[in-house]
Amino acid sequence: MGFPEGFLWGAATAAYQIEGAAQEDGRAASIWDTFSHTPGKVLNGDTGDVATDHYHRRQQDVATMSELGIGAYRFSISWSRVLPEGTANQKGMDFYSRLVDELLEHGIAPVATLYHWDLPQVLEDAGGWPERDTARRFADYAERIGRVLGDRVHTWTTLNEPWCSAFLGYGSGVHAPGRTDPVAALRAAHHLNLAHGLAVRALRGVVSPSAQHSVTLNLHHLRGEAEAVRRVDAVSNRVFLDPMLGSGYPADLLDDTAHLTDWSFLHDGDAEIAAAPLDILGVNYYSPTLVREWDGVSPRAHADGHRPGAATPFVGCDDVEFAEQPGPHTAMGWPIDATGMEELLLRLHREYPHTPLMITENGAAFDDVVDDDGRVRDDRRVAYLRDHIAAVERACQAGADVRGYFAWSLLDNFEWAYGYSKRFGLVHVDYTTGERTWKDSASWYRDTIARGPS
Ligand code: IFM
Repeated sequence: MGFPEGFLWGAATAAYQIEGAAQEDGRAASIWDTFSHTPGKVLNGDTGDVATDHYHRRQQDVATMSELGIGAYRFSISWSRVLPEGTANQKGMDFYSRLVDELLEHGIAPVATLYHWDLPQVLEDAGGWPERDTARRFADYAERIGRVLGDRVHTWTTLNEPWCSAFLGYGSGVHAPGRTDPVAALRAAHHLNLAHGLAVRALRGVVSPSAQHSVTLNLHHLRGEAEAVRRVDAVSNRVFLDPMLGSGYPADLLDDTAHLTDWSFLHDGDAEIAAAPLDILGVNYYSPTLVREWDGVSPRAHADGHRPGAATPFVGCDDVEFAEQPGPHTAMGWPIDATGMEELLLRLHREYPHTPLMITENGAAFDDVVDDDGRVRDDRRVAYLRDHIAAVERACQAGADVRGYFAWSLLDNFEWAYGYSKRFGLVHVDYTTGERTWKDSASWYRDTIARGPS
């Protein structure tokens, strides 16, 4: 086996996607509550009000994790549940405290993400991520939750996929808060980098010294015409990788976006803050992305199922579009190609050496159904997971320092702008009754963890 000793096998979720209980026990609204309640933003008018009802089914879900045999569970904390309007909410804190205790009782390491896209609405009303003060507020939140859970959490992750928060939230507007302002997107990206660094510093001051500190990025594994690849790489990957891993913003990114902004929101000392030392870089990988020069005439296609003709999330790349990729595809329309995973890990190993990696999300949506005999025969997900885990193993054998793999997702859940129409879970959720049903992929993952993949 090519996996190192102590490799962590896990599953991941996020607060807004699974918890529900949106108005319970003192939780305040986040930008996703507002966005999902705005007509036309989420498919079928779905909201996360109930989601998978994990808030009430926490113990059942932890028991499922235990049966799966996972060694770690990656979840996110809802900022607006624990600090609604900025003051601590004991009931919210207690929910996560109990979750962490139950995980530990089952021998599962808690991997806590502070921010998986659900900014408290009150902070968006004050300007959101384009405003510098939001970074300071994030560090305050990190310190407060660190004081509560810091003796028990194994790994802290500051942000999940800040690219989505900045560029889908403020650039293309397909995510909350739904703004379409390229300069606001760049400002948001910078303040997320700053928030990350401030939060790592704050956490290190209050949590157990043995805890690991990380961030999770959804890196675009780009293929296609060289100049298009370079431009998109700058504004989707290196805009976070370089400042967080210590080399500051790439010069080509500053050049490519100079017609939009002079970056005066970047202050002296910010680079040092964003580069707070990390123990792990979390990597989310689903599929590769193919880019090419845009002819400037035909409606421009965007990656990740973004509407053709919509504002581009790749600000500063006005002459780039996304090329259709050959199948097979998942239900998201994303091409299935595990070689991208291996190539991405090896690139990171080459270009950012000495940074241990962890696959914090990988998985696929398919149109799963519960058959009459109660089984969910999701053999395409089994094949997807098997091939991607094999790609991780090859990367390890080639020298990449990968410490763990988390399947996305433990449960079917609220898939953002797609609502409940896309199912990524190892476990099927009936959204009418809340009933959980293991898919074949869950049994396969359990057996694979038990046996050790080969
Ligand atoms: O569901 C999301 C998750 O919240 C972030 N990463 C990608 C997943 C699938 O789209």
